[in-house]
Amino acid sequence: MEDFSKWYHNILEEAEIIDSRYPIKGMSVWLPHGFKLRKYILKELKELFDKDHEEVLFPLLVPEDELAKEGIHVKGFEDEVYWVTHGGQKELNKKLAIRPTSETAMYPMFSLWVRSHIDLPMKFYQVVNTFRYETKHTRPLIRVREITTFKEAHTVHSNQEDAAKQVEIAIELYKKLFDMLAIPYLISKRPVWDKFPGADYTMAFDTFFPDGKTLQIGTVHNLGQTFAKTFDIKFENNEGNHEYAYQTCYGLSDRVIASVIAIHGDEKGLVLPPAIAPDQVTIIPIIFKDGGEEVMAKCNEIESSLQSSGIRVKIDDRDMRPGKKFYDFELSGCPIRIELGPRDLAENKAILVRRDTLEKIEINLEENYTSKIQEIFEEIAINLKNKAWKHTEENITHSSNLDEVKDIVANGKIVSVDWCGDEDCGKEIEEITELDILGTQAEEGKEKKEKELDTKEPNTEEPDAETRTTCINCKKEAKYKALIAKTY
Ligand code: P5A
Ligand code: ZN
Repeated sequence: MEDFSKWYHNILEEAEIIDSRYPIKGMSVWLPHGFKLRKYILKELKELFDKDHEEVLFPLLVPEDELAKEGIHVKGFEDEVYWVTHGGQKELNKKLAIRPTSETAMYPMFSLWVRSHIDLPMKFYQVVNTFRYETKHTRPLIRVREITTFKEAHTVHSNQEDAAKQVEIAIELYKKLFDMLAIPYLISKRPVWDKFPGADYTMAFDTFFPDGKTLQIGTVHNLGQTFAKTFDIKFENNEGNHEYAYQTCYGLSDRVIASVIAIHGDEKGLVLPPAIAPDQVTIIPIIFKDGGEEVMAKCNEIESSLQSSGIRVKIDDRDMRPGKKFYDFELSGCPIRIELGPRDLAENKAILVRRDTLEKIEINLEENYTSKIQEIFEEIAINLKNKAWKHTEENITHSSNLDEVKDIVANGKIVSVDWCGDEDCGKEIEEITELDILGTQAEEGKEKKEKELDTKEPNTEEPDAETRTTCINCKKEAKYKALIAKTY
């Protein structure tokens, strides 16, 4: 894609996703088509989460003293918080923070709710807007000051193992969601200097954008007992003793929607996975002078029969050339269009066009075309997923020479390197390359053990010690595979 940024801004406008002319920087208006896309993505997310999380809704405002309680957390957010200082003309005694995220809104309440180990685990989520006064360059849906679609989950556990397990469960949930959206992801453990403020550790999902940059599209944090200690979240254990609880939280944002748009779209417009497309099928009647009524009648019949199978379908019966309708169909990302003219009708067939490949398929209207369409939906979903993953995987390169890392990334790639894991060394790598270490891809020791096992295999070649186990920067022993990329 020539100029991704231009393409991206253009498509948001042309496909009527959002209007970013709202007169506050970093805040936009959801337009009807975009709002539907958002709605169907949320529907999938809620279905996933409702299985073992309870949906709640907390207030937008947080009292200053609650926000200030968790020192590291508040430090991480202090430059990004919007404040409510007045009620009408009157200055408030206690300033109110507009949530940048909801830990400090929720956890004082958790302290009231958590009593006994029998209450645990607790798993909540909410979908709300949050506000962050971002100082980096804002971009619609990617880096916004009002996150309109903040999906945050918060869990409380009675022991460390369960909290760690919950991190894995959350990762699996997010994988399912991203798989459904055909968005490829790289999962890594963020380096300590880049973890969520107040967390023990942060696991992150990054996706690869067409411009060669990566975008953090989701994070899962193990909070340990830090917040429980600050907000006094205690439970009575089996022995009748009081213990601080263990917590996790994880979140997604409008970036999920941005990724669907950016990763699948092409020069003609949006390309959407059928599950979340606002319109899944568009029927376009091809009407000449005569035979219009019969064609329309058949289009209506197809519409009702698809609708009765739960397919979202619309007839584009606007009084204009079919060419313009095809153009709009391609722009909108609708997965399938059906063209039906008098000649097709006479032969009891119709032409179906897939948005992802623009392939034309003849369908027999006497046969069960609904199930045929469902099959094509599946194929589209698989095709989008394979294409996107292929693109991502093709763009990850291993390197053992720090001097070349910058150039490789400048050519639009992600680099995987061996790294010792030391903070100083990591920061030096970031400085030298002017890039970010996304994170490490294996738990401490695990990767090493695997390597050791590898080398013990009788028939494998002796691995090159230099490239396999030496840190790319300091040449000490490498414990991790780290990913280096240009990030948003
Ligand atoms: C987890 C949920 C949290 O806020 N508290 C509750 C935790 N984590 S986070 O990493 O800070 O944010 C979660 C995800 O939100 C996205 N994100 C943003 N998206 C758009 N614009 C922003 N300004 C923005 N800031 C964060 C990221 O995808 C992040 O992973
Ligand atoms: Zn090192």
